[in-house]
Amino acid sequence: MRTEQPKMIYLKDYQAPDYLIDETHLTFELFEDQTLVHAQLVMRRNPAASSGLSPASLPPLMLDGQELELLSLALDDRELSTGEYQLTDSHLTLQPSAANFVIDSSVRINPQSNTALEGLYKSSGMFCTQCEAEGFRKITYYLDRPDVMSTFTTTLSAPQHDYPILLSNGNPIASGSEDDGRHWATWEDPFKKPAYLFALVAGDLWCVEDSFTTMNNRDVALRIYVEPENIDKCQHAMDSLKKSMKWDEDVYGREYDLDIFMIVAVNDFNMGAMENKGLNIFNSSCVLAKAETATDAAHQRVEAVVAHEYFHNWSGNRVTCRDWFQLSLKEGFTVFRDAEFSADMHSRTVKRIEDVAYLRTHQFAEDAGPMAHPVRPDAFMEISNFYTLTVYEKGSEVVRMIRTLVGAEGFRKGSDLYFDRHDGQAVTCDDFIRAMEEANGIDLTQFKRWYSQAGTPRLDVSESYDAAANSYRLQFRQSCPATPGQAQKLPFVIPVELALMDGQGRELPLQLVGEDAAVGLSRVLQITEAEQAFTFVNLTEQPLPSLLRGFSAPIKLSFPYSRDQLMFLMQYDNDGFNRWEAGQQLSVQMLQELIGQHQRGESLVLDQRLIEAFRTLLADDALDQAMIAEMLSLPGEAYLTQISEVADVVAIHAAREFARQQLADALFDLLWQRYQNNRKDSRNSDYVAQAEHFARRSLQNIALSYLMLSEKAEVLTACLEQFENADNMTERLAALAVLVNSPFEAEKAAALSSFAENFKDNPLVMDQWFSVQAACSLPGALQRVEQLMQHPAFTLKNPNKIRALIGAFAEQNLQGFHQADGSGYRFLADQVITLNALNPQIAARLLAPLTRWAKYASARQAQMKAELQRILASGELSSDVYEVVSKSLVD
Ligand code: B3K
Ligand code: ZN
Repeated sequence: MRTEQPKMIYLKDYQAPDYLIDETHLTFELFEDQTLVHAQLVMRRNPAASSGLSPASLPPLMLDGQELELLSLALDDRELSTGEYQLTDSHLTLQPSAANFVIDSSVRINPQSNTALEGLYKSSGMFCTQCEAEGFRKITYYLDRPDVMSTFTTTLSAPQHDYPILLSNGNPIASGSEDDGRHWATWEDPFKKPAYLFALVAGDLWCVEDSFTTMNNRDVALRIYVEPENIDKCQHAMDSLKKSMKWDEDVYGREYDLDIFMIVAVNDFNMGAMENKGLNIFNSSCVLAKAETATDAAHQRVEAVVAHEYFHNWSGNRVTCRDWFQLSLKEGFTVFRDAEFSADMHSRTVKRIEDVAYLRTHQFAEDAGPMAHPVRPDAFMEISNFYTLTVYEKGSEVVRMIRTLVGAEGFRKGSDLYFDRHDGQAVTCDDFIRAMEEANGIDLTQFKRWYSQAGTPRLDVSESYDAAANSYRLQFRQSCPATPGQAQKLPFVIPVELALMDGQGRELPLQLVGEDAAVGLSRVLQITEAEQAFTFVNLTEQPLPSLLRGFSAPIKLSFPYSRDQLMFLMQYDNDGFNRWEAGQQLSVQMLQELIGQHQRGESLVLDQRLIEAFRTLLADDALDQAMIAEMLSLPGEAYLTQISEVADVVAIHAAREFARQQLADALFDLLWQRYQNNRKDSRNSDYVAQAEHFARRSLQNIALSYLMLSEKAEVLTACLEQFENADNMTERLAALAVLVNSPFEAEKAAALSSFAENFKDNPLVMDQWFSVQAACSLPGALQRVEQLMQHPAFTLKNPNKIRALIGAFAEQNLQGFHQADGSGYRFLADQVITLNALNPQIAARLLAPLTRWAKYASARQAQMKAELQRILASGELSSDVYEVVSKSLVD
């Protein structure tokens, strides 16, 4: 908790550190009521210090430290008296007397009372750590900044009975027992790393073990540590880890470097996982998966997060960030790497569709809100607030655009140069770009505006065809809305991949005016000006453009397609992503029409062409079932909110539900056939976590959700059969969700209670049970959520529970959250105020839906702002919550 107004920290103020730490030697004495931390830091004056003082001078040494009780302090083996150092609640300052020196400190900390889950804390009886970004300063006095890189040796001692497993980064080098029932272990990490990559674990854990032989024939031991009851849920993560290690060798030429790689699953964790060197610590939701308890989505998330954290070993650990403004250097790049990995493991098109739908719904909303910031922010109060969709997902899109511009081979040359040149260094986004430029002989100066300008660019495209000249002109106009602190934007470099199609859906050769010949059937145009035109020649008929294929840039593109043209693209576009996109645009147009009708009090009439388009899809036996499922999913309410000028949540819901009902009624037979076939196949096969099985189940489940709208007895029977007999969580949970949203009260109540009874001992499954109910938009949602908060399986101390119940309500249940009486807003503000004291990072994240007030009509705006004001006035706020609330209240 802060004691003074948090200050803004600016990128432009960056200075290299005055001192460096070459070696860090830590000893942890873990006890039930306290932990003692002894740190020996081998330090020296930084020859490259930029503080303005000559390298020979010795400025004071300011170590970071928070919530530490200093027990002793020595400089070069001499104990310092209290007059020889200054202590504040954030720093320890002392005066070195030589350029090379050693600091020894001992502090007392209290992991048992650490509910913020940052630094060293306890989760279900085990000790664990989370240090990124600035948690290490809650463990010992240190230079807690990523450009200070040190080797570490770590000794842990703890009671052997309760903590048989003692882990830290690197390789184990010694261990032993003592007479008093305690034991100890020493770990050595030879790779220099910043303190944010430090980790320690002590607990009663079991492990699944395997090994991986690297491309240079080194054997690496792989271990996944979990609480004993979860030992049967590790195989999928282990398989994912081995696939990731192989993929990074094949695709990036990157080999693992230590003799051992460990993953530990913990129940209480603020994020998904953490890439600590050699000792990744994971939210158990991102490790544990088996058919009976985890859905297909959970299996895919485990695979993706295991890969993501593993890939950080190079993009993040071997080459790290100079300062936290550069966070996207490691996060955007690593998200791009894990997305490509997942695309290679499963369906590339489906992965792209899912990622784009997520980006457009959530990152675009962030870009349009009060917390909008560039991929490389230039100022922050609390860095924890900047682990955002913009830094991660948009950052990944920026890396993807570079690859689109330089091609796969050029990208590999650039990444090789980047890793080789900067191995062991803490660098900047500019260093990454420079490697890409030099490896490819190109200039990315203008492209770099993607790092410095916030907001989602718009690209308006218009066409004209000259039949006499056989030429076709596309006119592009780009713009970008103002964002906080950035009124005007300069033009971006926007790669637009496109093709032109003839009336039969064939791609036409692409020849620009001035070119001697056509250059392929699909190509990338670079839009670099505010307005720019491209003229294609040798076209004997007016083509239909397929624009922004594969979503080649994170922008909002608009082109005046007619509904018939969209239906044509849905069927004939060779780019799978754009087929889906055409369906989305068609649905959006039709839903917006319904929204208008609802707002005008007219009766709703759905354009029947949507039904025909969906009928064609359902009848297409050749089309990938996952694609059919994706295309049958109407744009979500959150996306429709995002693209509305003023979002009318009631009309959006009514329109979307009306369209779903119409589709369900008209297409019942086809849906029923698809459902029955797929359910039969599911019954007759074992669970497999692979693309075609994901596809089958996802089409089956979306079909079921439409079919239930019919309220027919045979569908209810089928749904109950699936709920009761499914051998996997994907089918069981989908059936439960459909029941929960249905009017069959008795069946719903019975299903909810049998599910809870069966899975009461599995917290991750109970999270699903909470979420399904929190997201149900039937009347009375808030009361249900409040009641569920009293359920024995719920606790505000566990971030997964908060996300599953309160987060799902506020983010997914737009009807419940935006109740006209403001009760949803009041409820969320109450939770934020409580959590501010317990876990500031989670409190600040939970608050996001309230910051989006500008999207709504004035009555709701006023209610939402009043709740933000109430939070602001509620007492002493953490810097996390203070930053989000205060920025959200700026008009
Ligand atoms: N690097 C961590 C993020 C931890 C942030 C904590 N405030 C997870 C990841 O992106 O891999
Ligand atoms: Zn990451």
